[in-house]
Amino acid sequence: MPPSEKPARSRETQLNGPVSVVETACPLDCPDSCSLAVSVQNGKVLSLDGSHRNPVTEGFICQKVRRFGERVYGPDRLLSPAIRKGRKGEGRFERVTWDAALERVAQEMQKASAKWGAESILPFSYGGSNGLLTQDTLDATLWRRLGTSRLARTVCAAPTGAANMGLYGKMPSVVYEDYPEAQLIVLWGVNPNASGIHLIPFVRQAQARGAKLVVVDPRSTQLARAADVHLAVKPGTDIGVALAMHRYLFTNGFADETFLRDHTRNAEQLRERAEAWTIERAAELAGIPAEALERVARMYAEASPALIRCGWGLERNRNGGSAAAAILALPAVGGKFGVRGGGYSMSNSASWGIERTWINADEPDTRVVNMNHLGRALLEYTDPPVGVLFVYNCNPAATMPDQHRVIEGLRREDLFTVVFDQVMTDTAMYADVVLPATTFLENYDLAKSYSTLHIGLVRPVIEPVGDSRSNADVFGELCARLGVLGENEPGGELDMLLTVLGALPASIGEDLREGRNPAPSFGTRPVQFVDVFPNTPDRKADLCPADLDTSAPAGLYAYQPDPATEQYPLALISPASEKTISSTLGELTGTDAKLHMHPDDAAARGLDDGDGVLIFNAQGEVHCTLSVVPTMRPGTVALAKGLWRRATRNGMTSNALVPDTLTDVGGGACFNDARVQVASLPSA
Ligand SMILES: Nc1nc2c(c(=O)[nH]1)N[C@H]1C(S)=C(S)[C@@H](COP(=O)(O)OP(=O)(O)OC[C@H]3O[C@@H](n4cnc5c(=O)[nH]c(N)nc54)[C@H](O)[C@@H]3O)O[C@H]1N2
Ligand SMILES: Nc1nc2c(c(=O)[nH]1)N[C@H]1C(S)=C(S)[C@@H](COP(=O)(O)OP(=O)(O)OC[C@H]3O[C@@H](n4cnc5c(=O)[nH]c(N)nc54)[C@H](O)[C@@H]3O)O[C@H]1N2
Ligand code: SF4
Ligand SMILES: [Mo]
Repeated sequence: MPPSEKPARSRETQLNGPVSVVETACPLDCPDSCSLAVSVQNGKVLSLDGSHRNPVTEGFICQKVRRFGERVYGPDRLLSPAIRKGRKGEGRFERVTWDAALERVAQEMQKASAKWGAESILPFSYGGSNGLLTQDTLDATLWRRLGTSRLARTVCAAPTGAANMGLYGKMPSVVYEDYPEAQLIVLWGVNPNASGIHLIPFVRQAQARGAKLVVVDPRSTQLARAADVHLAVKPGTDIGVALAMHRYLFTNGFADETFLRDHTRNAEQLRERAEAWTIERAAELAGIPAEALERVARMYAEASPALIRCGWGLERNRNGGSAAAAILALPAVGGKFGVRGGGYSMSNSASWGIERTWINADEPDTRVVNMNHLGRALLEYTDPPVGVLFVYNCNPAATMPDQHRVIEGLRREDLFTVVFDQVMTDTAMYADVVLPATTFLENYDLAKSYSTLHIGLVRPVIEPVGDSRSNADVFGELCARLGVLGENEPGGELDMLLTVLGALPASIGEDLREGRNPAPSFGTRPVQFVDVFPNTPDRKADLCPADLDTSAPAGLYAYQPDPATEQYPLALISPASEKTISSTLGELTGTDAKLHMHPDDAAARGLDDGDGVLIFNAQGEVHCTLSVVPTMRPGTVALAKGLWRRATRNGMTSNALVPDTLTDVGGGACFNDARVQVASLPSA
């Protein structure tokens, strides 16, 4: 019996009436896009489980989303629009009607436009939910037609995305289902045990069929412990490691010269730039044994099919774009394409080739604000200043770099802030107006997976909780109030859903309407350089794209030195945890976040497991509890990504220690370039 039917048999259920099980999909910012079976009773969500519609997620889901009901009905849920009463950050609000709230928002936007021009309005959003309707539908229409500042959505995947675009035009990559075909799998800066659990069975299956596993990660993750070789690199040194592998391939006769000639450009430049990276030099830089690196280079040279999964952990530092490009170039140089299970695997977000033709407005030529510079933008930009900040699908007070300055900016009395969210986030605490959003259990959406090639229909399982409304409905109404919606244009959720379905490549909409799983034209398991080719003008891979080369401060494939100093010698990283999706569900993670540290680093500082610690650098400090674990590499400490401010003793998270410097290419965030010292926390 499927687990979803279990609740129907409990005694309580019999007393309380029938349970229906509704099929839907998870649109959170997770690669997997599970299909879900949600049990509903008396109009309330009883439990969430997996369904079998998505053949890859096949009936199981993560613990986080199992707990999603605690968000839906939890004490942090926003139930009605509200206007600030107390000081910014105090969290005192007065409930108002939607009409009053939206009127106020519209007025403030008009006021700011009249005073400084519409560029003084900064819309601020990211992947809160990843569904096609959640973002870039009527919100985009509103911002474009008003001519607000534009946001560069660079907090995540900007460097890996730029590398993938530059080298391969974001060619579709190997999907989970083809991992078992590989003879060698390299998991590079990715931790599927937290960040994409449905990959695990496929990796295990490959191992059972004799595949070797290599993990490149500063931490000894669960899969690193199950690997044949674990390269516990220092954060930010992957560029050297990847170039040393290139050099090994070139100098030992393993480079596939025929493939390079027929299918690539600029291999010579890559070869030259790899020249200086001997195995010994790279191993020393990365703090790993040279023999281990040489073994990995040889394993990679000799294995076929060989598959590299390029994750996001390796991009979050000053060398992230060059590292991603060098990693992605390996299958070209090693001749690993053209066979099932060979090549590279990463975000397939662009693989469907969906153009958002439903945005009914041209992009204006207005100022672009890099979202990683939010603190700066709020505090320093003057021409025009940011007068209105409209936050949705995002929780920047918790998730953006340089948290102190972000919060200082949010405190500005002359800033008008709107936060549209499901719960009273750390950011919402600073809002002038909060607007309650529906969750994916209360609205329609289309969940597009970015690992496998699956799209699922998200449908309302329950009525909106409280007065919450969906993004498309609220932005549609704002468009109308501000006079930018044309007659007969879609103005809300349902007509937007129909518009999007109609605008998707024909078969997708049709398949979804008929209850089938849609598939791209090249199939759901493309083989690179057989079924799919680089989306470049000549269908060749560019191994040293000129635009990346000129935008990187020291040129593409250059190593920029570690920012550590004697004062702040420890690298602080903030990997995804299994308890939150970014900061979504962070309200449920408790108040005692742990800093992970290797026993040697703890001993050198006279620290013990369970001690209160002060993590600090010139930018700020975080007070929390120490957890001494052998799984960290010495010299690197970790505090989970996605924490809310309540999770630490002083209300600051790792982002208080993260600089707002940008990655070499793509303008990405350097979360893992935080360098810190840790000391015992003096007792109060
Ligand atoms: N449970 C859960 N799942 C998630 C998310 C979540 O927050 N929670 N977030 C989603 C999102 S938005 C994203 S972008 C993905 C991210 O998913 P992942 O790609 O897994 O990203 P991270 O967790 O940031 O980092 C992965 C690993 O990289 C390691 N790492 C850190 N620095 C370096 C480095 O310099 N080099 C190398 N080689 N490794 C390094 C970390 O120790 C970590 O184990 O996951 C998605 N899935
Ligand atoms: N220190 C550190 N910080 C990091 C990272 C790291 O590695 N280290 N990783 C970064 C990464 S990879 C990412 S992707 C970013 C993500 O950072 P954010 O973009 O801030 O993502 P979330 O924290 O998930 O916040 C999304 C918010 O959107 C809300 N939301 C969800 N659905 C809807 C909806 O339909 N409508 C509206 N109006 N709101 C909705 C959720 O309730 C949630 O509060 O965080 C980054 N922050
Ligand atoms: S967060 Fe990821 S693993 Fe969890 S239910 Fe959603 S898609 Fe599945
Ligand atoms: Mo992300």
